[in-house]
Amino acid sequence: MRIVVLTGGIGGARFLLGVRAYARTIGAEVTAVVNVGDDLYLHGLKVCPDLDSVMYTLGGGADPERGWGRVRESWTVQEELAAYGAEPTWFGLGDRDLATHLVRTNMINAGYPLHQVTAALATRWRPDVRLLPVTDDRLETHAVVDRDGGQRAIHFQEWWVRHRAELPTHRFVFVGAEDAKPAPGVTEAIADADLVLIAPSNPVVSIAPILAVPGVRNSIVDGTAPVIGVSPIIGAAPVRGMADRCLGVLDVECSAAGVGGLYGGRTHGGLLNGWLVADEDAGTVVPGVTVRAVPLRMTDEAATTAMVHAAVELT
Ligand code: GDP
Ligand code: FO1
Ligand code: CA
Repeated sequence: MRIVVLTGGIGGARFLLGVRAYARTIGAEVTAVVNVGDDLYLHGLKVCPDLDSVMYTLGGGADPERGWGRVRESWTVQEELAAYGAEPTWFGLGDRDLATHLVRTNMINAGYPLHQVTAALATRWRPDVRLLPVTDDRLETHAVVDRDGGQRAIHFQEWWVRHRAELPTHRFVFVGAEDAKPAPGVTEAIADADLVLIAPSNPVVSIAPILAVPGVRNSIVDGTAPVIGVSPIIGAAPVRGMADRCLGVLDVECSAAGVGGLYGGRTHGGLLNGWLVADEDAGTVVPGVTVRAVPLRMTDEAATTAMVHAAVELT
């Protein structure tokens, strides 16, 4: 069996722990197609937060409380940069994490495409899941906000980390998406898949940028694999993060029904065959989609693996 998972960072990484555990029991292959819209250059270094969250989590090196960055991290370089007044000071790069960005940036500068760089980094972390950036090309999520009396586009990280998603926001733009090509292997993995899972990731700034790469959405819709999504919203709120703010920008209700409707039923021009919602959200209806309510809190690997079983049973 071949399973493809569309994923962002922290929520998707935790979900992948369950997908990997399930896959090991049946000998399935897992490919994670990872968002790159959060990526940015800082101090000359290429930082890929969602790829790193997935790689560190599956490799056992992630900080469990923060969810992003390395466990047992130190911040000496950060303090030294601040002492120089080197901007931006609002984005934290830990010392251990910096090594990843140094290796990645050197390889990018030497001409290696991001998917090869990711594979090289993964030889250390052995995630036992194939990690594919959705594209090798530059694709950045920007938020169009009110600032200085006009509308300005700022990078997603500035919108979230610096301004905590609190600026009046008009829309999100996936800069570069139109000209981006799927990384080698992405549409092939989707076409060959027996099951496509949409992780309980942020639908607006993690999954939408993946689908914005020309060819990706069509390969899913035209493929033979059933598509099962997992709701990141329980009750009327995300479990963590800023999905409520992001959905508000799109005027989509922050609920399992709202996100399910945003993805849409496959028979109605959307993506989903099945939609897994939390127990609390039993009774959720998405036109044309089989909806099932199960416990949806990824408290540990066993609970997450049970979610994956439920997703598979929806096919
Ligand atoms: P990010 O890229 O680091 O923001 O991570 P993702 O986009 O992959 O995932 C973020 C989403 O994960 C948030 O909207 C959360 O609501 C969701 N999430 C986090 N923990 C859980 C959980 O235990 N259960 C469910 N259903 N969703 C979760
Ligand atoms: N999130 C923060 O809230 N503050 C930070 O200083 C920060 C630094 C950071 C460094 C590397 C990395 O991979 C992720 C980092 N994040 C930080 C998380 C990141 O901003 C977001 O959570 C994700 O991009 C959302 O998907
Ligand atoms: Ca993300």
